[in-house]
Amino acid sequence: MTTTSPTRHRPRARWYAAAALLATAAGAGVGHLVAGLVAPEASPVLAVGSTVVDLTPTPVKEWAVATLGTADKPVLVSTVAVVTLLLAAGVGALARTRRALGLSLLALLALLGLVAAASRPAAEALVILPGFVTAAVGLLGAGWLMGRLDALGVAAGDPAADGQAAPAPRADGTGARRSVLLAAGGLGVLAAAGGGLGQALVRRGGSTEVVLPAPAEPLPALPAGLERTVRGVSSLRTPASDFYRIDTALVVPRVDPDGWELRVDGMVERPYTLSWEELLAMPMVEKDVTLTCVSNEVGGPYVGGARWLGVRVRDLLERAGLRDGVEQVFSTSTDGMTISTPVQALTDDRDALVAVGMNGSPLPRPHGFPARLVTPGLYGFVGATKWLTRMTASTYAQDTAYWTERGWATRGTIYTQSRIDTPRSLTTLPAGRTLVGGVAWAQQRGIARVEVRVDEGEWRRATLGPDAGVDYWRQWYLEWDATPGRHTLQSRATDEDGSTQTPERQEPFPRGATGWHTVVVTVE
Ligand SMILES: Nc1nc2c(c(=O)[nH]1)N[C@H]1C(S)=C(S)[C@@H](COP(=O)(O)O)O[C@H]1N2
Ligand SMILES: [Mo]
Repeated sequence: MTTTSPTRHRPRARWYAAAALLATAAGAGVGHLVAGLVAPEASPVLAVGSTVVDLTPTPVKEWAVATLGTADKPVLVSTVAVVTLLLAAGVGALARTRRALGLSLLALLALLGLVAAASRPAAEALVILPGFVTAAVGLLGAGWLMGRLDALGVAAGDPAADGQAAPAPRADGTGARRSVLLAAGGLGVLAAAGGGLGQALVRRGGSTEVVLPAPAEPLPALPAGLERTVRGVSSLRTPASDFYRIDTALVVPRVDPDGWELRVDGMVERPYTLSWEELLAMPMVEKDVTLTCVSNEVGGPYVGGARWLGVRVRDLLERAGLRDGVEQVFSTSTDGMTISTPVQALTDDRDALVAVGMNGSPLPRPHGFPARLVTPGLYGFVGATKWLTRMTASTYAQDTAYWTERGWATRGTIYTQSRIDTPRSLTTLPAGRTLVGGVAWAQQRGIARVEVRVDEGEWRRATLGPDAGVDYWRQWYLEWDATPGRHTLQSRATDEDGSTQTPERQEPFPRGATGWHTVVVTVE
C-alpha cells in the first residue's frame, strides 16, 4: 500500500488540527518533564512565557499586576499555552494537504521555544534539551498520527477512484480507526503525564536545609504587636508564607548553595568571589526592615515586615575597595535580573544587607534563597535583588538595569504611606465602638504620627503600636463610634522629617504611588 492517499478521501481538516494539537501538547508535556529533571527554566512553555514577560511593555505589565495580582503568572502561562496550541492546530489543518509545509511550520514553532530557552539569562548547555525533546516528540507524534489519519482515509476511500490495487474491506476501516485512537490516546497520555510529573519536579522544594550562623549583633526580640488586640491589623512581623512576592521569574530559581558564588567586581581595587561558606563566615547582623514594592497601589498588599539576617553590604564593598566615581552597584541574580542601587544607600549607616535569613530561617526560595539584597528605604526594584550572585560597582552611564530600561525611576525612595487594614473597604459593620487600624511606613525616616478622619471631618490622631526602628512599619489604631450609614475613612501618616503623606494621587509608575488610602464602609 502506498503511504499517501489522495487528499479528497482524507478525514476532515479538523482531525489533522486535533492531531497537531495533541502532538504539540505531548511534546510540551514531555519537554516540561525533561526540564523538571535538568533545568526548570528551560521548559519551552515557561521559557516562552519568560520571554513574553521581558518583552511586555511596562503599562501592560502594570495593568496585569494591578488586575491579576499574583495570578498574573498562571494567567500568562495559560495564555502562552493556549496560543501555542491554537497555532499548532492551524498548522495541523494545513498539514492535511501540505504535509511537508505543515510539519516544517510545526518545527518552526518548536524552534521558537528552543530559542526562547537558549536565550534565557541563566541558560546553560542543558537548556536546549527540553526544547529539543519537545520538538522531536511533537514532530514525530504529529507525523505519526497524521499517517494514521491518512490510512483511515485510504481504508474508507473508494479503491477504484483511488486507483489503488487493493480493495478496502470493512475490517481495514475498523483497524485504521483503532490505530488512530491508540495513537491519539498515547499522545494524550504523554501530554498529561509528562506535564503533571514535570510540574511536580519544577515545583519541588529546594535544598533549604542549610544552617545559618548566629548573628554577631543580635536584635532584641520584637515586641508583641497590635494584631493581638486589634483584630484585622497586619501582624507586626509578616510570616514568610504571607510575605508578598514580586519578581519576573515564572519558576522560582533553584540555587544550590554549594555551587553558588557571590562576585564583587567592577570599579573596585580588589575584585573577589565568595563561596557560600565564606559568606557565612563573615560577621552577621540582624535588621528589621519593611520591604515595599514600587508597584503597590495606595492601600495595596505589596508591603511586608521581616527580620533579616545577613552581611552588611558596606563590609563587602570595603573589602573590594571602591574606586572614585562609583554611582551605583549593579547587581545580578542567577536568573539574569539586574538591579541598580545607588552606592550611597549601600555604604551609609542604614546597613543594607546581603541577607541569608528571614524571620529566623534561611531565605525561602521565593524570597531569594540563598542570598538577596535588602536595602532599607528603597523600593524592591532598586535594592532587593533576589537570588543575588554578583555586585558590580559601576556608573549609571555604564550599566542600565532591567527596570530602568523599562522606564522606571532610576532611584526609588519609598514614599511615606499608611494603609487601613480594618475595617475593610465595602464591608458592613454594626453600629457602636469600632477599632480602625492599619500600618504606616516611612523607611529611613520613621513614622511620627498617623491620623484618621471620617467623612472628611477632623483628623484624629491614632495610637501607634510598638516601634521597631525607622526602617520598620508601625501599626496603629483609633477608636471610632460608628453611626449607622455609609462612611468614608481615610488615613495619612507623617514621618519624623515632618512631611505628611500627600493627598495627591499618583500612579505606581514610574516612582511609586501616592495619595490617601480611602475605605468606604456601611454601618448598620
Ligand atoms: N531576581 C529578582 N529579584 C528581584 C525581583 C525580580 O524580579 N527578580 N523583583 C524585585 C522587586 S520589584 C521587589 S518589590 C522585591 C520583592 O521581594 P519579595 O518577593 O521577597 O517580596 O524583589 C526584588 N528583587
Ligand atoms: Mo517591586
